Amino acid sequence: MYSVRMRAAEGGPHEQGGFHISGGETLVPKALLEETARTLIQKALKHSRGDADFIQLTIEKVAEEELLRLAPLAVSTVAVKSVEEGRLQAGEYLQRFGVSEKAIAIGMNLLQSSSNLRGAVVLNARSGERLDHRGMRGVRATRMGWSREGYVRWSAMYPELASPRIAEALVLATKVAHAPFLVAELCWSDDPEYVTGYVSNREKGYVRITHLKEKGDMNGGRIFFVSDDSELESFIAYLEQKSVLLL
Ligand code: WAQ
Ligand code: MG
Ligand code: MG
Ligand code: MG
Repeated sequence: MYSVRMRAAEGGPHEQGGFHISGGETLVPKALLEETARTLIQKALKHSRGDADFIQLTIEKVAEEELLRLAPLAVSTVAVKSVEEGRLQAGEYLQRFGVSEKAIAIGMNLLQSSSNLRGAVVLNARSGERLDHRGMRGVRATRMGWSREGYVRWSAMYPELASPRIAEALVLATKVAHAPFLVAELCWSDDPEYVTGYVSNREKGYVRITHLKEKGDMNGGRIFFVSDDSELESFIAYLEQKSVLLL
């Protein structure tokens, strides 16, 4: 298998101040490499956040025996009528998952004021303290994807969910939910037209919430809430290096 990842920015590379447009990662067999590269380049070029002038594509071989195979998290959807109701619901779920009110407030404030975040922010689930020191780069989960059989089976069972965006987010949330020290994840997109987000963890699965921001808003991102006893280095090493294939 090969890990393929893309990041795109406008106004130069991210590290030189470019505005984040799009990112993506997947794990595919050799036979699908070229098709996958084309899809990721199209994703970068046809993006609602802007006109990318920097696109980086990275391809790395992954040893078959290093793959961790996981079943996708169970998906549920909570329909809400407004952003206020959506964020209230997200907060209630996160509290049930073990995140403190204070950490939830800090996480939501970060997402609603971040328009150029490329990865996730890691917060202590009790104190809300930010644990990674990566600024707008954040921590990116990589080396993950659907097995072909897994995707065929899942999309036949849940045809109403089978969009590339949801399938991609479910891979990420499933990998993240199995990370050591992970308590819960909160996500909404930074794409202006996409307002559905989710909260997730290993026990309760992937809970979609239909409105977590207003249309037109370019703020968004991901928060990984972790436990008090977290060893940050092994948490990040799992996210960046462990290869995960969904079954
Ligand atoms: N690792 C960590 N953080 C990431 C990654 C990654 N691999 N990819 C994206 N992010 C962060 C980054 O800050 C992005 O700006 C932010 O998440 C949003 O990414 O209906 O489309 O790809 O069930 O815009 C979720 C709901 C959609 C789907 C999420 O996010 C549904 C989405 P986007
Ligand atoms: Mg993106
Ligand atoms: Mg994405
Ligand atoms: Mg985006």
